[in-house]
Amino acid sequence: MQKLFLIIILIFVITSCESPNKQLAKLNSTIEIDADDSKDSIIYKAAHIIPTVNQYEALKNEFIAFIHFGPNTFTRMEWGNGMEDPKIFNLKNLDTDQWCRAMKEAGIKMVIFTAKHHDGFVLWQSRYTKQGVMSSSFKDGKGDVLKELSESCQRFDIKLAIYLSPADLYQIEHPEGLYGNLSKYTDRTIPRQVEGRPFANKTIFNFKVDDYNEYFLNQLFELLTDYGPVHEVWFDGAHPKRKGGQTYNYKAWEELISTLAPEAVIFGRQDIRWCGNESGNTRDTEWNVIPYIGDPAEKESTFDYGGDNIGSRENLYKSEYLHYQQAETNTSIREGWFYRDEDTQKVRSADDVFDMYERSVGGNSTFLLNIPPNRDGLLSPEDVKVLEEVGKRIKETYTNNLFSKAKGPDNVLDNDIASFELLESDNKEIIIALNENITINRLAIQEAIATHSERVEKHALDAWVNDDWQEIALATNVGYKRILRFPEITSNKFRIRILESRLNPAISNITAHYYKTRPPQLSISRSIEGLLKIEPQKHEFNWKPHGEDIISNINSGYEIRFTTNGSNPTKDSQLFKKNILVGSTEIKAVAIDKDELGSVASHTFGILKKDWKIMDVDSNKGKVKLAFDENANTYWQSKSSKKLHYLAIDLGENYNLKGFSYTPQKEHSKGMIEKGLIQISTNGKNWEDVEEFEFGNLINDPVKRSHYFEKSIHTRYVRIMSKTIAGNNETAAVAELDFF
Ligand code: FUL
Repeated sequence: MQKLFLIIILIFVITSCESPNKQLAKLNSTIEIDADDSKDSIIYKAAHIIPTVNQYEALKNEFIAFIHFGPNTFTRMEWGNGMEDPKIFNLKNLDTDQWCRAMKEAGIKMVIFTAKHHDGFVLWQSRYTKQGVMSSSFKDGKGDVLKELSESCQRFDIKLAIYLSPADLYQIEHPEGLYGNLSKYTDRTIPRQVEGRPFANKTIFNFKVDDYNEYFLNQLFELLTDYGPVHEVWFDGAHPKRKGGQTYNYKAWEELISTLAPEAVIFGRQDIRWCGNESGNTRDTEWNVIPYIGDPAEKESTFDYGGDNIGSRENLYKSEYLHYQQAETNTSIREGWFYRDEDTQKVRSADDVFDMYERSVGGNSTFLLNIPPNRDGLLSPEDVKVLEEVGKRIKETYTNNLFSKAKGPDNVLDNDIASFELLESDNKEIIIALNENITINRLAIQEAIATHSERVEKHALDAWVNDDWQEIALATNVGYKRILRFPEITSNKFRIRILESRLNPAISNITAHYYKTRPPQLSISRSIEGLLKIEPQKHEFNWKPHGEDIISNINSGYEIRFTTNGSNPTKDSQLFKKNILVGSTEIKAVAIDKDELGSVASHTFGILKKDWKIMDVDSNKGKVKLAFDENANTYWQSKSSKKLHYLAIDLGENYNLKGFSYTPQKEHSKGMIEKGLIQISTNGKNWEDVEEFEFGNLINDPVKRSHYFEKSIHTRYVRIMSKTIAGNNETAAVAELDFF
């Protein structure tokens, strides 16, 4: 009797602390908030939102690829206009095995292919349009890019996914186009049979839709039945143009997709959400349990993506539905979604891509990286190199779990995400111990989201150092996966503390890793006062940069050593610190990371420019200081004129000058001083010729050039005069002048 009483009490205690409204919520991917829900019961419900089976499988892909390919690859446009002649798609070669090989090297698990972008051109042999590969010269109109890709995907064991743009400029612009043609909604059978092109899949759908929706459904039918299993269907929300109030019959699209591709998740509807930017930026706190106003299954448009912490408690309290919808962090490896060229279209560095990988996969989202093939039907060598390097780093770092011999809760150390440790309310910590010290700088934690939702709101990692716990990392939520990054720490005991959570969190996996940091490449510069600056070189990437400090995100612990006497720096050379002043000298510097030396960077500085004054200039006087501001990214440019262009400078005192250097601007090809003359003066009025100079190939190679005088010249006033401008231009430009 007493025992029974105890059991009843126990059940009461468990249910009352687990369930604030004493009603056990069922696990679900969507739960409605009721009018009488309290804040606690809303959080209780949030802690029971789980991904669907398909969503969970999609999360496990972690790193996926986008392929943007089509007429834009040939026109070098980001958006087509729908009026392209299909012959523009002048593809002579195609090697989709090469695409898949490079993706495989990078550890990419799925590829999303732009079967049709906004221009309406189709890259498969569709039965329902002629605006596509069938009207191009590619394999005499018989080529099918999607077919080749799907076969390569099978060979390389990469999942296939489809991007099918709802926006369709061809169908908008063409006189017989179906988009927005105001056709009636009538009963239509999908697929519409086309003579001589039967489908192997005999499924038939009946929908009440208009012409464009029928066209779209027919195409979805082809894509989902003729090319093997499809794992994601990507609906872009972008619309360069709309017409005739065209709407989309998503319900029909979804029914068709879930029937024909039962494993597929849908992007742009309730399964997967956009992260809110195209630059590779990630939120510090990315919840996938998010608040909705209106039923997510009924909503035509998806979530309002803005804001920092979408799934915060405060936002959940204001919602009508709670819904599991994971974020995809999508960006391009190149400047732009489509391939343009090798010279001007920059490619992201391996450092950048690896950093984005860790922030997105390790930040509860999926990393979707676009790699656009070139006009030879290949991924360009530079892109392939980055993919290989990133894959190597991911493998080296994350396949080696330094907790593999550790002791602690088996369920979190067994590398099986199905098993988990449910943490008790009064003991939300996990201790992991080893027989020997290990050195780590990464820790990955996963929650058992498939059974217990995402519950951790704040957590910390401690290491046992000098007989005490030392906190080494602090972060917010976990969800599918959180990768903690921190400076190297050596210890044989670690502790994960859950500081805040929604009910009791279930931790499924904890692994420890070591990322071998690389000494970064350096760049050397100086302020106008002469303050030396040596820092990791910033990779040029001008398209939607995400603003993260990549080098310090993935590296820590390197030091910089330098010399001023022309010798190569070693680990015994002078240590670079702030506040070092330098005059006319050559600096050679190297980054050193645990005895490993990076490549040597060097820079020769001229005399200090802080006392320089402009005496005379042929035009555009207001900008002339930009020619000697120690910043090669800013420049002076003369007005365009047939007359000679010149700059006369008072150096502030007399110098013995051995030569000078000219740094051209790099923004465009105008104003490169190919030939010129150096003059000096004793009074700043009468000028005497000293020497002529000549610099070749400046347009193709606009880098700093130096000219050494036959013998040193002693002067305070110097004038540089242009005689010939490269490319017969009539304007002269100077990014930086140095005298040494
Ligand atoms: C955007 C599109 O407009 C771009 O062209 C690209 O396809 C990107 C992935 O989505 O919304």
